[in-house]
Amino acid sequence: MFDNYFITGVRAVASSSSELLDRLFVRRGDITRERVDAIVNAANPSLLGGGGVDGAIHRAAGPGLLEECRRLGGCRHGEARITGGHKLPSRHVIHTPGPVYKDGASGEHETLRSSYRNSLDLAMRHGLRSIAFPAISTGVYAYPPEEACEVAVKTVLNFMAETGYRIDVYFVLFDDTNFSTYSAYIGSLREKGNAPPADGGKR
Ligand code: AR6
Repeated sequence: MFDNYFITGVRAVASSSSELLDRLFVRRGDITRERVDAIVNAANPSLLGGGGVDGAIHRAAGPGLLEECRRLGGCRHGEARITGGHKLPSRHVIHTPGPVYKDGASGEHETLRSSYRNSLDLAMRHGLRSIAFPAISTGVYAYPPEEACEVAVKTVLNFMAETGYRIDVYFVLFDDTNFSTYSAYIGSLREKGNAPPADGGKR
């Protein structure tokens, strides 16, 4: 397979696009059942639970997770925090509040990218080998699924290309729209044999 060059600030990193794409997996289902090093929670800034995937994760993890989250003192949109997995099959939970979608011109893209990058950065610093992401912000926070998918996949690929860190990344989609969007988008990248451009997911 040929190489792609990702220009990242001052340095260029050569990576085989197929090698990176081989690290991505698309699954349909409930992320709380994933047996991985970390599942990612689409949280809110309080980190004290909520609806959607956040509620499902707290229910499955049990009260120990809430207790640990209370000690974290919250988290800004786009940032990330790590806890134990408590009663979940995953060893850790990485909590990140994604952006609330307004009009697409209020920094939503940058904040969503930060949520993925900061989650991966924590995973890298903890030496994790596998991580499962839900479609952050595409529920209550109303981010359009196709745009969110592109940001998620490009950001993950570029993070691996830039840092040299390798991790198995599971995109675990709960609904039909997100599942077919991710399947089609990653499928199209594989067909092209090509990874996305070097702009970290900017459109
Ligand atoms: N496994 C995987 N994905 C899920 C699951 C699950 N068990 N349950 C829902 N999803 P949302 P957001 C999908 O609303 O948009 C919470 O109240 C869902 O289909 O959970 O980032 C927080 O506390 C959707 O595609 O998160 C915040 O207040 C995706 O997860 C707010 O919602 C994200 O939907 C965060 O909103």
